[in-house]
Amino acid sequence: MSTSLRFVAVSAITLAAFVACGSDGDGGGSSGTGGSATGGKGGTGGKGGTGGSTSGGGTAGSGGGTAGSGGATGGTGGATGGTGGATGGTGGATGGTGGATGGTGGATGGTGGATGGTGGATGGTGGTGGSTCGNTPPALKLTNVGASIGGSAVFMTSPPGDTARLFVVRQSGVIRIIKSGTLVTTPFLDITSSVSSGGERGLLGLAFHPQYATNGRFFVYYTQSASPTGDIVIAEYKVSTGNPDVAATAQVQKLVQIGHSVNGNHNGGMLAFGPDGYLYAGIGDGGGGGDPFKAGQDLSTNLGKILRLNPDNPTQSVPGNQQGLIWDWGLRNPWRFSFDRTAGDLYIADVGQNAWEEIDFEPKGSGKKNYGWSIMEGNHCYGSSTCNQTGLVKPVHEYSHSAGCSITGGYVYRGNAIPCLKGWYLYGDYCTGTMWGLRVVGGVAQNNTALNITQGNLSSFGEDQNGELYVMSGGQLKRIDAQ
Ligand SMILES: [Ca+2]
Repeated sequence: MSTSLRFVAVSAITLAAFVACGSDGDGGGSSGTGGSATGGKGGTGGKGGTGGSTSGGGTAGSGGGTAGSGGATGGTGGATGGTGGATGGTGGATGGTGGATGGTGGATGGTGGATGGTGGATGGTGGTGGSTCGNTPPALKLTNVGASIGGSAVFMTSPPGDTARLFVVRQSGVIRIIKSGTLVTTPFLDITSSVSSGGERGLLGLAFHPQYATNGRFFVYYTQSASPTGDIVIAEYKVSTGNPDVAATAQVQKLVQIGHSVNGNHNGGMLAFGPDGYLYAGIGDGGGGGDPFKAGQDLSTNLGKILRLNPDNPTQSVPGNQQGLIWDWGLRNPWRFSFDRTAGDLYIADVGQNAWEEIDFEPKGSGKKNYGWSIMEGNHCYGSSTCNQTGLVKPVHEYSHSAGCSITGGYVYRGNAIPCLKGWYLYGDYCTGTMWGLRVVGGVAQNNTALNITQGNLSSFGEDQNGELYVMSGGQLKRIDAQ
């Protein structure tokens, strides 16, 4: 256990409900214009229904064609209203067919002549929506990918646009590549001599620069072996010039170092570029138990925070930050957070103390949020029956220690392989191995459901460049597939 990641703090002791139906078609066509010399105009066809879907259905068919004009001397008016949008758009998600059939448009244009014709009768009824994904995640399975990386896997990611390679982070300080399903023998990076590893310490995070394909820059998060041992370091490295599967060994720059030598736990560990192009980092509260340094609410320390950094100028505060490098505060140990690659929203899974594990939801770009620790643990006052909750942002979801003991945050699924999983945020518990899915709609978590798969010692989730998701346990990477 000494070399495995141990998240239990040692001190701690729809989308809206499935829209089933397309909307009704529009009402009847317009009335024909009267006129003695000119025949009436036929009605306008009805509008096709909107396709239903669990993921933003297809677009409705357009309204029907316009009826023909009447004859010059009072001939027959537009005889027939246009046909309503014949087919609704294709639904999203599983591609359930959207509005099956648009209604028939204005049935019949009026007869022209002296008094002009009457417009088309009634627009048709919209079609019924397709898709049957429903309000629970689909049945899933786990599939091993590549060979064991030979140590505790704690993270996986890939350079932007790189769909062939998965970079797996080993806690000891090594990054291995799985290329087209096969483990590459030579490590991409080995900085074990710089890393203090064991318990919750180690090489914990990795993020590739958005322009990695052209600049080769990437960033790692580790606890250092040098004195003061255990300090958190976020540093930049670069790919080698000769081999895209091997990094240069020299550290390019140290972006930030944060004192963390007193306690071995609550190091945070997540690194990710946000939709704004800045580098975000999740920092723990300094460890121990119960926030002994009172770091969560202290804006003079980077402990217990989400930081937002400009890697080109890492000591300068990024405009829009709360203060200095701080983006959000009031966090205990935000081991894993993620950005929804489609919506840009931030999901922070903050590991709890003795009772509550939580997920914090932050709409894209909003920042400057106080997530409550250590005034609160989840939705509950911490260490007191009452507390001043003014200005605190409560979690979008929490679960008690009857269901687990340490949350492992995941990702919103945006891949294509499992259509009915689209839009679900997946997460799990390190201790029980339970995994769940929920959907955040309008800032509210809905449909929280235990998945049919479990994974003990669930250290992390990972997301590839196609949006497919993975989990890690021990030295093994596993892909989440449809059952
Ligand atoms: Ca909180």
